[in-house]
Amino acid sequence: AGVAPHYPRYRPNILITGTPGTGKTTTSEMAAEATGLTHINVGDLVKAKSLHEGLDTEFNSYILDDDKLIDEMEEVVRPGGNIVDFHSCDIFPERWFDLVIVLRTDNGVLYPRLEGRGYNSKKINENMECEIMQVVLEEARDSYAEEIVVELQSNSLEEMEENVSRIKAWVEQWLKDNSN
Ligand code: DAT
Repeated sequence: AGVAPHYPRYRPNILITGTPGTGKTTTSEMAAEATGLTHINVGDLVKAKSLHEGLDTEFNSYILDDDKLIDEMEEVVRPGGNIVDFHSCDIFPERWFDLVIVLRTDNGVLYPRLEGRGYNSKKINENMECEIMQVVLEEARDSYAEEIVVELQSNSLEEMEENVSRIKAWVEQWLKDNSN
């Protein structure tokens, strides 16, 4: 993927990442509605197009085929205008994104959300540890320019609405700055 030239984008691409349960999908759907950008739920795409190497039975999750996934997404992402929703962020080419949002949730709020999804205790514990250790935030800071990585709290509906408003304002500013 590294050899493709940089094409101009007429709308921005935003990555919304974070530990499972922090609100990526809900926030992405609302932000897509508010901005007119297209929501790409990468987890659903992986399942629908079988971009995986089978199921990891221990965690009941798919083993991703990174190369297939990047190939599948490249054409859609190139012209811009996407909100990409995924729990991991270091698999994507750096040049894809204009803004990387890392959603964060407090332990006491995240735990019951994960329980509510019917995850087994191994999967709950793994995700709790991921959030406590700031794994996704560190990954985002290692993978993208510091100034495009933004950490946002996602504990309540109020915070989620605030986050959506911020994303909307950011997109409007980007469109102004890039229209000529
Ligand atoms: P993710 O896509 O990160 O796994 P989600 O959007 O599916 O998370 O949300 C998981 C559940 O938690 C879902 O029932 C909605 C709820 N939720 C997420 N973010 C929230 C927030 N900021 N306030 C209240 N509920 C939230």
